[in-house]
Amino acid sequence: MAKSAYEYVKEFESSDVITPNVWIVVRIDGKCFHKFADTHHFKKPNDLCCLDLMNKCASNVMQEIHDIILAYGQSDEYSFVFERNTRLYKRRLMKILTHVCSLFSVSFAVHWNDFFPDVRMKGLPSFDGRIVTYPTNKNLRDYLSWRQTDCHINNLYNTTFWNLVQLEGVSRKEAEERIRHTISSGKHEILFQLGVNYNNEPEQFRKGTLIVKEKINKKQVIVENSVNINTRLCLTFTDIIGDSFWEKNPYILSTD
Ligand SMILES: Nc1nc2c(ncn2[C@@H]2O[C@H](COP(=O)(O)OP(=O)(O)OP(=O)(O)O)[C@@H](O)[C@H]2O)c(=O)[nH]1
Ligand SMILES: [Mg+2]
Repeated sequence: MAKSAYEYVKEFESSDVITPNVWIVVRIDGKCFHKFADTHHFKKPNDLCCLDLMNKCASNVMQEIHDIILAYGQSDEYSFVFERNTRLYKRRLMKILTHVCSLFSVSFAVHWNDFFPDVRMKGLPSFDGRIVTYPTNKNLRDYLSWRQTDCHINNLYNTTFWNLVQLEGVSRKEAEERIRHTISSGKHEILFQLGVNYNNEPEQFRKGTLIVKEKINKKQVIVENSVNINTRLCLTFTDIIGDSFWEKNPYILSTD
């Protein structure tokens, strides 16, 4: 077939093919969610309906894109880890990234009313994203540990801050000053004096959510739809910093 005179413009496209054999991680993050949370009166510091909606969106993404083996989410972000040898979009970065962002954003809007039946959605929720690649298993585990540590630190801070404001009735400014120079144990102590044992806070808030694809036949909370005949999504609030989870699930990091 004859080429049109305009075909040459394709040569202006730059290559964005990701190196073979590295772990590909896509992280999406809610755009201006601080404002979005205020507009929709999300519970502070954690709105379970929003977190569950985020989990639903991540599950949808994993059901649509079979090459994602694991996802970890907290607050308004979700990280998706692809099979190391994925051939999705011939490993073209922009295609992979935009597909995940668009699937997640659309899911959020489509399922909004399932989680917020009495709240009319205002504005257009959207998620930006980035791709980072990691050459070794250690790098990938350190990445996930970093995100879960971020969850720990932010949640302890926010839980202390909002309990001071809500239970003790101090101003936001004073709460900030009371917390500013404390280390982790100091925040636990403030909470304890308010009658809150941080370790009894829901695991979902303290640890974030992990979704893995696993072979059928394990007793965990099951996300409703199977991915295919042999695998399904399992959602847990588990520690991924220590070795225990990885030792129990060696198949996740094995390439074959
Ligand atoms: N009240 C409430 N707020 C939440 C919840 N989850 C996320 N947020 C808000 O979302 C913000 C996420 O942080 P960022 O991603 O740094 O802030 P952002 O406003 O989304 O800004 P950009 O990501 O830069 O667009 C938090 O600071 C909270 O304000 C929740 O469960 N409850
Ligand atoms: Mg955000």
